[in-house]
Amino acid sequence: DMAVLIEQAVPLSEWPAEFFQVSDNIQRPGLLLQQAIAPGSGLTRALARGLKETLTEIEKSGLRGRGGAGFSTAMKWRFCAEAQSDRRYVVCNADEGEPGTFKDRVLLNSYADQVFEGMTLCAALIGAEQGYLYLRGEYRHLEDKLQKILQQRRDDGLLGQNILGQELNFDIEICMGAGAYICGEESALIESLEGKCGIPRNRPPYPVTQGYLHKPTVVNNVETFMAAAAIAVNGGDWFKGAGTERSAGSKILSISGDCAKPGIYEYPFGVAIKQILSDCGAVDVQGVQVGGPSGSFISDQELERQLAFEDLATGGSFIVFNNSRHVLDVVKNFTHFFAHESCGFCTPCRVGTSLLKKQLDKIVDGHGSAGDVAALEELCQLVKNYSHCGLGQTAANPVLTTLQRYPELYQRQLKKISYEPGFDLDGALE
Ligand code: L3W
Ligand code: SF4
Repeated sequence: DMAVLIEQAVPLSEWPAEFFQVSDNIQRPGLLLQQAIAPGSGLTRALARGLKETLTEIEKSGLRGRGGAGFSTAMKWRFCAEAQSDRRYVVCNADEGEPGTFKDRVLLNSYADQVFEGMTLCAALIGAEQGYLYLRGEYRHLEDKLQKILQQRRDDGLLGQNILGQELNFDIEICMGAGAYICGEESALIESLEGKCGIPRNRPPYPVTQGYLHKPTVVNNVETFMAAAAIAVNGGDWFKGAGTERSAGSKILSISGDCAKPGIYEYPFGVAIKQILSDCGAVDVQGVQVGGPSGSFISDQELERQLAFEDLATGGSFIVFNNSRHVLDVVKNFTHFFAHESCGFCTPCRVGTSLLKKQLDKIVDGHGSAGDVAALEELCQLVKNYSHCGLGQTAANPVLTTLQRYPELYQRQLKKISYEPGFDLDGALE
């Protein structure tokens, strides 16, 4: 088994093939997952329609970034195209590291050609000649397969010089991450691509004006490029036909936790959490974590709420917890995760997340007194308000949101101290 392979240090190249056969387990395919577009069809349509018109089409589609934050894709591409520079870059963020998120692995396992098509489309629209797929270190098993798909595209005239016989030159290189969660933050990712430590930059300037090698760069999630390629083929109205007013199209979710059918699901935006829970066979639900540790914990009283940027935004993580789970165990797990993944660059996060972990453990393990809860909250505010990047700014969210919503859970863990009447403290000390 895995433990034996690691213990005996068998080189990766000699591991049995079954270890690298990823089960995709796609449930409920929708707009994007039902059928991949044919290789080259997005580019062909874009060239026939006109590049400017295709960007307008993407604008019309309402596509927003699928990494979680939901910035307008057309606007990002336009900003990059309009930035003054001799060179531009396209980067696909495949450093999927959010706990509970695994949809990009599935997309790259089964729809990689369409992702590369989306990147090439972006390159054509913004005028870039080089692209990078920044792949999570733990997804190394996908690398050979992805290289073959890239080679196939070169052989078919869809990458390299004079793509589809046009004055269009673009190629994609795969760059492996090395296991740091912070490199999923776009500016840390860019630093890492440049061969440096993955420390987040100050933003602004955003990558669209100063990204890779300080040149204008588009960084988008795997799913965003995939959707853009489909929009080039099917048009903006097709995409906008699904979803809500401010959240067009569909979202691909990674569903895991206490449910009978975990896997990858695709839903039009606007779907109720209740519906998703029923489809994945979740019973006796205590709550759902939507959007990873920095996202929201939705209790069983809020299951009518919707998946959409106007209500619950998510990069794709959807973790179900049934009534056998203790909320504070989950909070503890997430808090330990952030302390471990803090990149160490700034003190409020490097020291703060470790203190947060210690203080939380003290309380959860039954050694805390009332003052410790107040100190915990104060620490949360400090980490949140003084950290340099999004990791630190959201690391306290699991503690803060549960402190607000379930204060009794913390109170119940406190050390029971009782004073007997007439007890002489001074005398006891002597
Ligand atoms: C030009 C401006 N560009 C913003 C760009 C910016 C970035 C995008 C979003 O991600 C999310 C969070 C979690 N001119 C711009 C501009 N941009 N203003 O738009 O930017 P921003 O700053 O809103 O968000 P962000 O910090 O890039 C935060 C999610 O990421 N998250 C983790 C996700 C993990 C995965 C994974 O493992 N696959 O997705 C953790 O917090 O949902 O919403 O490109 O440059 N004026
Ligand atoms: Fe690094 Fe944390 Fe500071 Fe971000 S907030 S720069 S992850 S130490």
